[in-house]
Amino acid sequence: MSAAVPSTEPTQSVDNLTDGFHLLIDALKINGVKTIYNVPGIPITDLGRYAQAQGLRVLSFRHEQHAGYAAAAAGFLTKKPGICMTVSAPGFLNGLTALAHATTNCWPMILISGSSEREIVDLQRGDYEEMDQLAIARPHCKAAYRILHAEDIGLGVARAIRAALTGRPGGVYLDIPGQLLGQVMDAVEGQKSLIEVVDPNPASVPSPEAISRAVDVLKSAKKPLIILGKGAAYAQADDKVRELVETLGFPYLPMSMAKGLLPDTHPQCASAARSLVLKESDCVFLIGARLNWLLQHGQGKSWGEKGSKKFVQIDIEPTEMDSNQKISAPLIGDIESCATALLDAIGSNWQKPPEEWTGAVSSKVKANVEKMAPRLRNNNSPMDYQGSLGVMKELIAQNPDVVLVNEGANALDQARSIIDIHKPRKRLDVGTWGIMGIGMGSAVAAAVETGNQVLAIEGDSAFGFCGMEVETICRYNLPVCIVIMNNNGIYRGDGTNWSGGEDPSTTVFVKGARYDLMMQAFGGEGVTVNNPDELRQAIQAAFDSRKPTLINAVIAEDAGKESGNIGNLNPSSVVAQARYPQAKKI
Ligand code: OXT
Ligand code: ADP
Ligand code: MG
Repeated sequence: MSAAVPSTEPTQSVDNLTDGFHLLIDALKINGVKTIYNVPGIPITDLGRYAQAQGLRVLSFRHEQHAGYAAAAAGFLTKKPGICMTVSAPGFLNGLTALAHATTNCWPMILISGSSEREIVDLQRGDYEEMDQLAIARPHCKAAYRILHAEDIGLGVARAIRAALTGRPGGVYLDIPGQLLGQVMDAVEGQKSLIEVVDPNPASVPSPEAISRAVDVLKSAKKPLIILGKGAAYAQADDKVRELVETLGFPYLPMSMAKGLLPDTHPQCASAARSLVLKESDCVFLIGARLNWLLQHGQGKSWGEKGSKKFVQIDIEPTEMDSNQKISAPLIGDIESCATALLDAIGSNWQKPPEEWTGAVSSKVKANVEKMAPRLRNNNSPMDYQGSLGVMKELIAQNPDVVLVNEGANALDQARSIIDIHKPRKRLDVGTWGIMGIGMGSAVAAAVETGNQVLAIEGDSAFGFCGMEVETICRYNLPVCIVIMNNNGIYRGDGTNWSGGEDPSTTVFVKGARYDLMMQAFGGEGVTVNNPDELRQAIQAAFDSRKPTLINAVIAEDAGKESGNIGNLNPSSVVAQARYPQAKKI
């Protein structure tokens, strides 16, 4: 059955032949792949070189996790699988966290890893970087495939692309035993074996019954609320989503990465009245958002009285329904098809919700925005989160195409609520898992995939997970401006060692660290700023020059809260509280 011929014929002309390297590159290219996020090494070093020679953009990182986070972010931004390429065992494992992250976030990504030959791995004979990678990958992604023969490369790549994209998107693992790349076969046969995937994102249209059920529930609501999730941002049905939200006239809450789908300054945006709308609403319409921990599973104090709400949900994944609360009107389908069908069913006589409800929400928004405004204008030194982020709010409003990357605890939660996003898919952050370390990979992907300026707002701890990638940013001369919110630690910099011993507290770092010098080491711009005015000037200079820049922003050690806005998730016990009374004061 094998069309492969040995590659060792010394006198054979190669004109009519191809090999595993070229077939893999060609299979990716005919499916529209333009960029590979990569860390070279045995057995994929030459694959990267040849891919670059064949016109693909191959960006090499310093660690596979960040190449993987870049691929995951690329999947979210482009609605096409982001490709990450790694070496075997350790490189593969480094990339696997990112693959699991992509899957958890419902983003398409393909992790291609070189591996040892089956004959060696299966008998556990102790190969160089030996590991049964396929078995290890399988539980952490949507699908996992291995290609053994050159003539199957087209099939393997097509399966991976379709699995990553169709239905709920996710991560796919593609196992490439090293010898596969060197297999040689007839070039014409090889070309014929490639598959260009047709319609990997097929429309998924909800039934008319499901639509009329949803319209009935939405119509009967007195205090309706829409929650837009990052699935709605991913879907790239921006105009339809906006039309639906505006036609219905409901207040809406954007989840973190759905911010900007409609501008955060939109009159229906209820972000600044979050507690009120979650508690008081009687009908919640979820569009590409899951009722997971980020929404307290749709229950508890913040959701008001038990049983006080009905839920309507659009999701491409049927099993998402009823995963946390009863969904009275499930709409299974893609967001564009569901929104189109709903708009058709609603027609032009839609009765918007009572003014009593929308007016109450608007008043709360107005009051909270006004309350926050003066805090955002302080010029304190050292800075607090409000003064520093207030400056960045203004700069993003003036430059709405800038892609904001954001991670940390206080640096994340404060930035999310303070900085308005004005356009779709202009915010990338820690996602469903709340992972630290996505920052530099996401920043590289955002710059490469969009060509836009990137502003990465990073907690000093968060940055520590991925900081070496500043060299990558400098090497490719990317328009990335990194602001380190430097409060000398995780959550706060003023923790003490409760034993009274000499080691610092578990949550504090070297005081007064100069992260800006790291950037200078690789030829980028690096500067320390101590007040919001200096911060504004430094960011503006970075936007003007589009040079890789790192701004070390000195934040007061005591400005943050334990775990930012999610301190309630830390476990506690009466024993621990009795033994460590200091714990209560944090
Ligand atoms: O309505 P109310 O009154 O409730 O008010 C709300 C809004 O109405 C209001 N608001 C506004 N007011 C006025 N104007 C405007 N425009 C406005 N907008 C909103 O503000 C409040 C809050 O609104 P929000 O944000 O919408 O609501 P809330 O309640 O926060 O939303 C709930 C959530 C759950 C949806 C939201 O909080 C959320 O999305 N949270 C995500 C949290 C998250 O994922 N955190 C990251 C993980 S934390 C922790 O695990 C960390 N680690 C451990 C670790 C991790 N994560 N990963 C790995 C690989 N290893 C270890 C570590 C190490 S964080 C961390 C490092 C931290 O240190 P850093 O130095 O990096 O950072 P610093 O803290 O800065 O030092
Ligand atoms: P957030 O964290 O912003 O609340 P989630 O990641 O929890 O968002 O939810 C995103 C949801 O969107 C997932 O359940 C996913 O299945 C769904 N989804 C992704 N793409 C589409 C699409 N094109 N149409 C409909 N639903 C989608
Ligand atoms: Mg910090």
